[in-house]
Amino acid sequence: MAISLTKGQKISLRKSTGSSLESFCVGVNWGAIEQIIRKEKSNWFGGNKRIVEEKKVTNVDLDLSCILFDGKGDLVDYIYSPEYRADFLKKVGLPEGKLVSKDYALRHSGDDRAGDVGGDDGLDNEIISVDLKKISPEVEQIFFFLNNVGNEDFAQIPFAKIRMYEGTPSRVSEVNATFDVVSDSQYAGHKAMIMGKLYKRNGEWKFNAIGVAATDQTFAQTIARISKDYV
Ligand SMILES: [Ca+2]
Ligand SMILES: [Ca+2]
Repeated sequence: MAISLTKGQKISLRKSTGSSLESFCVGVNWGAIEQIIRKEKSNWFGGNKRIVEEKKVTNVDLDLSCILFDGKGDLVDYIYSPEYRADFLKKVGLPEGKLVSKDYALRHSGDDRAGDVGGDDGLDNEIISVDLKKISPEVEQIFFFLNNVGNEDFAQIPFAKIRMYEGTPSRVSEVNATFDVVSDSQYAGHKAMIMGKLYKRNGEWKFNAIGVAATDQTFAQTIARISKDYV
């Protein structure tokens, strides 16, 4: 049976057959901003004015990241873009970015810095895949979050959806939660959102679809917010 989570809902990652789910993904699909610019052009002699249309593409760099905490609430691992500049990371006291967790259980597909051009291609631009069997025993909570590196707030992007699904990046078997951060007005005016939390309760993994917008300007602020308010 398909379960569709709404904001704040929780599910147990256990299949109807009773077996535990072993792999799931958080993926985000979005588009670059494409505008048609109309310009009036005339010929060399100033006559025969005509309208020329030009397409202007503005790349949108959304970043999907995650941070992992142990039972004491200490941050023990992370995945975020290796493209973040060293001087910025040093200033905010964070280590260099990486795409794989220490236990190899979580993998990021790589930093997409543009978004789809020419319309929605239907594929997630950034994906974090999770192999629950491989997660280090000390890890008890994993938070997934989304930030826009650029200046646009979510409502200014043509489309952007973040979802959690069972399966692998190449095989989506069941989508459990989707947040439309462009159309849903609660995300307008924001550049960050906390998507959800994977957490262990009595040895079993569960997922909480948090889905809240955050006022953060950078991913470092979102990490600080999660550490302070959500762990
Ligand atoms: Ca990105
Ligand atoms: Ca896409």
